[in-house]
Amino acid sequence: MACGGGGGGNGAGAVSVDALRNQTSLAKNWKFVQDDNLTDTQALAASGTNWATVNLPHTWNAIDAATTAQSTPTTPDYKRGLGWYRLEFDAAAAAGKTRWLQFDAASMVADVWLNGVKLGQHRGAFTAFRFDVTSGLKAGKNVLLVKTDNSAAANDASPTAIAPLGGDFNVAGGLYRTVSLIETPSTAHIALDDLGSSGVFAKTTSLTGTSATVNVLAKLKNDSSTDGTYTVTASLVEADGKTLKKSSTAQVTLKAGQSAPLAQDINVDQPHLWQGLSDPYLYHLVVELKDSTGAAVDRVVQRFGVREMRFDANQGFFLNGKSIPLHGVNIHQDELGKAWAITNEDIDQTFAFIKEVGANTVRMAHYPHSDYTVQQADKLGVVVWAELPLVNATSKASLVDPETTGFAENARVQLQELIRQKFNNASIGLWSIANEVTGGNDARNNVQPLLKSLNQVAKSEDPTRATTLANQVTRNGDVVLPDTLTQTGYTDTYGVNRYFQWYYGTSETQLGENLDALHAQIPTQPIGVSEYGAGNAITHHTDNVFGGRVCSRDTSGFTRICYQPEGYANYVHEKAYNEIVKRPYLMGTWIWNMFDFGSGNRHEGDIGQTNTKGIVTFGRDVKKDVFYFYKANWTQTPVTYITSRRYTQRAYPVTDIKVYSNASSITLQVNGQAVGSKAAADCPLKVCEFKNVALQAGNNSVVVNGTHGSETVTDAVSWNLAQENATNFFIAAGGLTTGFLSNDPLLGQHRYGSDNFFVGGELPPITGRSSVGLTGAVAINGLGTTTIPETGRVWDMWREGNAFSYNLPLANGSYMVTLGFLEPTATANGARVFNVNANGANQIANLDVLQAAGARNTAIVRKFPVTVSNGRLLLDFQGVTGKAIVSNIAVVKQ
Ligand code: GCB
Repeated sequence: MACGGGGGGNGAGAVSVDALRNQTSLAKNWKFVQDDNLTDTQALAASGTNWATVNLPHTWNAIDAATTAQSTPTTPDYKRGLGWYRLEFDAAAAAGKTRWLQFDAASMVADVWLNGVKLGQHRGAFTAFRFDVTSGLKAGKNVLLVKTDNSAAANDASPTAIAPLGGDFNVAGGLYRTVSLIETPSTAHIALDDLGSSGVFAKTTSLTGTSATVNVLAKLKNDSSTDGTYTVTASLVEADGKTLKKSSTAQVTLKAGQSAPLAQDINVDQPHLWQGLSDPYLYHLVVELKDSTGAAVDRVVQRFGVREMRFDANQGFFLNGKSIPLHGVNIHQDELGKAWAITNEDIDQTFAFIKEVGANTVRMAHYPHSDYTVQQADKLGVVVWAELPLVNATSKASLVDPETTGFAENARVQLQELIRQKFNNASIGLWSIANEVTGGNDARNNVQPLLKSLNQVAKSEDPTRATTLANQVTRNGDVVLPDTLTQTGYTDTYGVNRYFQWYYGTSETQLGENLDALHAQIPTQPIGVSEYGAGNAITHHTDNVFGGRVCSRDTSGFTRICYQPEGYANYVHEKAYNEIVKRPYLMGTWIWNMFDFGSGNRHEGDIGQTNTKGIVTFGRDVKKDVFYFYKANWTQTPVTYITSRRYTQRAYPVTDIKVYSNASSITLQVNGQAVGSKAAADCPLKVCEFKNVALQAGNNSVVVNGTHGSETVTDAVSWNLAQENATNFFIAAGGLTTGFLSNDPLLGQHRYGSDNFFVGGELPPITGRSSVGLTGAVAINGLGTTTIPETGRVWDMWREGNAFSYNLPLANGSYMVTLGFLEPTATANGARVFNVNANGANQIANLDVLQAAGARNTAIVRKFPVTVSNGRLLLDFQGVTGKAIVSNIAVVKQ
């Protein structure tokens, strides 16, 4: 039936890229109330005059679901419940036209009434939906009422017992995208009733060096009472919106009241391909429906990229036949103080960050993001992982088959909506059907049959794209076990969320080893790292990432500081990325996360209710150090950046200085003196390190110049070293964070540094990454108590071992050494007895802290003078019975 037509370069002729439909925004002047007790009947009767006036996008959770305020760590504080929206709007008479109400999203479940008549219900927080209001709209005033429900499902019968049932993110409620009224000129139209889709489904079915075939399926609907013959013209118009590239026209007979699909091929010579970041070329795809008189009765216009994507198990990702290692970021859809009610400008800003860092792929976690978001990915040229919100759980109760509750069916519909609504977006490379659903008893909840059925849905909706899912690590403590879900039949590709050196694992190479084992286990299935990262508090710093334990999240209820120094996050990323770049078989890798995001039951780092793994802060105001690590690696933009720059009140007179730079060479000056230089070859993965750089008392000006071709990029910071820290050492043994003022009843007020200058020894044992060290009150022998974390920060951690030492660089002279001890674990006198030597001479013999203090968790100090004559003080701790231990060290010039 298709009769190819049109031609290249002669002007679009009759093909217009202008909208033919009338789309009226209904974003303004809604009346809103959040009220869990209002009934449908009461709401229908309400005039809304007492309700607040709001504009869309709107959520009642803008503040409480997107805040960094500290709050109860276990209970999300944001309000989940019912939000009512009422809009009065005028409509004109529109005989012979078709009119549909479009909701771009409503969270999570929406019931909609027009003029008191129920239009229907939509269950799913992220996808668009429509209602036919051709007959329901009145000429003159109309009243639209929407009930949105984001209640946390109480049980499997709850209306909101749909995906997502779980997840480390907040589920804001309301009309957080927008609402509009679509009017087509006639009763025949390109389908508006197809799960919120455009009714047009285009795909590149063949691509050679010089030509491409684009298959365009249009779903058509004749809502009139008479049969009719129509023509459908599918065209590609160049990016200029004027020049027709190629059209194809076909005729179709649409019976009264019926739908019909019509597929046709557009054969394109010399297609201008969508080439990712380097050339994200987008045609206008125009599908026009004309009636038998030749009048255009409907037209759908979208951007479309001609491209072919492929994932290979051994070679990773290919775009148009060319290998492109995919490296990128995850994003959520919330912003500080706005939650999900973000604007297109906010999304533009998000993409400005993504562009700046140089990502070439984005995982839109953990649910369908807005059309506008995906359109920006199309335009920037980043490859998108799009995802169904099936996160963590498939039922509220255990041992429940999600097929019996409606959960599974709803998940399949949400997946169909996602795929149909985003089918034509060039950027989408992967349909993800789930995130981390194999934990707990989900295997017995029949999650595996559900995953198989979802994969089938995805493949039948869109055979051209690969499917995937993201799975968590299977492990026993730090021991990683073989992955589940790796047998064929689940998804084409397989993503793993991996947090070595954060939630588990202790080695820098474990990520790589784990990936290799997985690759060997499933050699024919492409695998990628769907998440990796580390919490990152921009006010926490460290002098030594090996000095103490990081806190992955706090579950103690604010009785400890949850240490997440920026320098530690830098270290995790550097090491993870080092493993990633060595593995070209990876189909893609995605940092968790581009931005800090709202997660109501978290307390970690220096903020509350927020997941701190962003490489940019929640408020988009600070690009954390690690942002520049990736920017230096991923872009050609000159980057010369001093890390740990926010560690301005320094603890030690010597420091390592790390610079992220893609310069050909850099030089370091401190206080005007040249300290050293590095060539690019000295900076693996763009990490340049200057070891043991001396700082002086007062302000230190640290300046790095990077030579980038003819351009010099200068970065400068100013770090302060208090006089007493310039000559003395105050070390919090076993502590990861540095530069904090401790005011201790026993030790006085000093600025302490993280554990550093040690050789050997061990950190407190891990009983879970969130419960390391002491909390609460520490008794001070004879001086009452000190409370962790308020005043007792130097007592919550320790270093212990059969033999360990501290090697301190000191000016020659006389010093007083003060060592702080407490016994955290031993229960019997004599269980731990040890010696301390200074520069080879014994100073403390056979110390039994428990016996000396009289009780566990009770602080004591021992002091002794030393003379330094060779520029170093060596403190040796040697176990006599059990391990030696120390909580803090002060070495003060006399
Ligand atoms: C994950 C989840 C993600 C969490 C992340 C984290 O594996 O998929 O939703 O936010 O870990 O930070 O723990």
